[in-house]
Amino acid sequence: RILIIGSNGQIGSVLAEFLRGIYSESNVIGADLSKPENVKGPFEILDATDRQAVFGVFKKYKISQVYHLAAILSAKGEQQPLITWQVNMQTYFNVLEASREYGVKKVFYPSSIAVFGAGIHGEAKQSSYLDPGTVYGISKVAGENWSNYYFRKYGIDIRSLRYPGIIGYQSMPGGGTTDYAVDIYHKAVKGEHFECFLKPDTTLPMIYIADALDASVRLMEAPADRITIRTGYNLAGMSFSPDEVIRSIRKLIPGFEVTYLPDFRQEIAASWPQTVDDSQARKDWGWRPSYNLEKMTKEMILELRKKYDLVEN
Ligand code: VAH
Repeated sequence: RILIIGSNGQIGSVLAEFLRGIYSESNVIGADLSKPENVKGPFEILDATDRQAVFGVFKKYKISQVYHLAAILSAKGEQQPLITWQVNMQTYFNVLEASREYGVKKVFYPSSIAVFGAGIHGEAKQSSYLDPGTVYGISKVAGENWSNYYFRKYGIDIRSLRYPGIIGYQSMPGGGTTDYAVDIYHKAVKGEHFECFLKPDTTLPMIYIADALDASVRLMEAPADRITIRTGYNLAGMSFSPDEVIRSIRKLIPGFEVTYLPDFRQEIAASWPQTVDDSQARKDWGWRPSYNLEKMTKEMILELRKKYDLVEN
């Protein structure tokens, strides 16, 4: 059975649905601080910073895989540095220790392009120097190293992806720096004006939710002997700037209005690489993205029009 810690989150909520489709509802257990109304399948109300509570959930179910998707993201994390460190690390330690105690076979740890810092200009390599500028990024570098440690010391098969900014229509993001790229589609579809908190030429690595889900399951299903990276695999879908995504939206929604009001998140974004070299993931377990900006924009607008019930019948 698969446990998803943080199953209410931007990724967790969509991943839970995706995994239920593959492994059936009864085999996927959601866990988060509150129970959503329409949840399908088993769900546990869980504060993952509480070690005993985490152990209790692992004891209750026969868990074979855990996806640890609980964390405070980059922008929100900068408002409360030490709480962010505490939450991001304590939750993961609880998952690692419970996995060790209850013989969990595989653990998925989401890392991020936030592990890279201002020292990289242009493309981040798999082996690029990590000098994260945010507490979130520091916690992700630490989490990658703890993953590698528990793999080597206890043999737990932990696998990790350095996610770029994830864009999807199914869930609202919370507290990320790349989240402008989700909000922009909602505003465009609703015919509203968009205020962008990044400068127009701030290029960031991004990935469409369908590709992120495909990469996650493909990594977790790969034979263990194919995995050569036990910190975090670089993963790339596409890279674009606010100006580029706005141009792609305007092809379908011509009158879309935007003003740029860069705030503190500009500094975070500027410290991240513009592109990511994911050739190791391609080589080891056959990663290939299937969405580019144009294809993503078409799908985002189509799906959000359905969501807001704006489709011309
Ligand atoms: C954030 N969406 O902005 C997350 C992610 C790569 C960015 O870590 O913090």
